[in-house]
Amino acid sequence: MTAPWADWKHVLKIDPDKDLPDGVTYGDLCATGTDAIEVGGTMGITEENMTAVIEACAEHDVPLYQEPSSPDVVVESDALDGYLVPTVFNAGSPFWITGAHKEWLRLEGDLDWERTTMEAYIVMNPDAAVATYTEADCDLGVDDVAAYAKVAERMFGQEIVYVEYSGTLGDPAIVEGAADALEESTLFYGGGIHDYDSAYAMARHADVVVVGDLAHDAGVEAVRETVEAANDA
Ligand code: 1GP
Repeated sequence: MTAPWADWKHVLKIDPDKDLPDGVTYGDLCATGTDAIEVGGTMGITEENMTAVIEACAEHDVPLYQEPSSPDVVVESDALDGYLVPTVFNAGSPFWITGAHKEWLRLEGDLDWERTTMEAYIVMNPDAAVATYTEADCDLGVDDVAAYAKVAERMFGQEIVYVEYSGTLGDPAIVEGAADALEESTLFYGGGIHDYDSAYAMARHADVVVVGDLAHDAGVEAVRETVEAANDA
């Protein structure tokens, strides 16, 4: 069976710690044509605010995934299609590579493996909270990122490789390098996508573009444009 993300072009990431623009509902965002909703964020995440967003999105007909940033915010819900669990390949602290995951398994004993998939993050924006938090080494060139992508796919069997520029638009050459390095893994790109052109530029190389802040800052029409671009590229 092929993985669902093999057919995705666009993911909308909703941060439970951020408000929606006036008049915009979760239902509106679910109806933008995005291929999936990922509920996740780095700061201010709790099981309560995660649950509220998951419940609001569950009423709508779009694949729904949780991206837990730490074991204590995991929501067990039948409404979820699955869990996309980050591991940060260029983290400075091993806690964000395997340590948090070890704690999760130690506490839980086992997971719902059928619905659990890892995302191999390469964090590229040193000013992003996720970079500070994970002490990521963002001083990476195209060859470094391509090598990390190969390590993720070939050595660690990762289905999803995620080039993450959260908060700023990345360098398309880096994304292209990661795309060229991969044969089977699905390449996600996220960071700074704010209109048709920025979505198109990244979707030319990445299999899936992830749009985050735009949903909170600009709203439905702007998100729809990025969906259109992801499908055109
Ligand atoms: C964040 O990659 C996503 O994890 C999207 O980034 O919020 O900058 O769109 P933005």
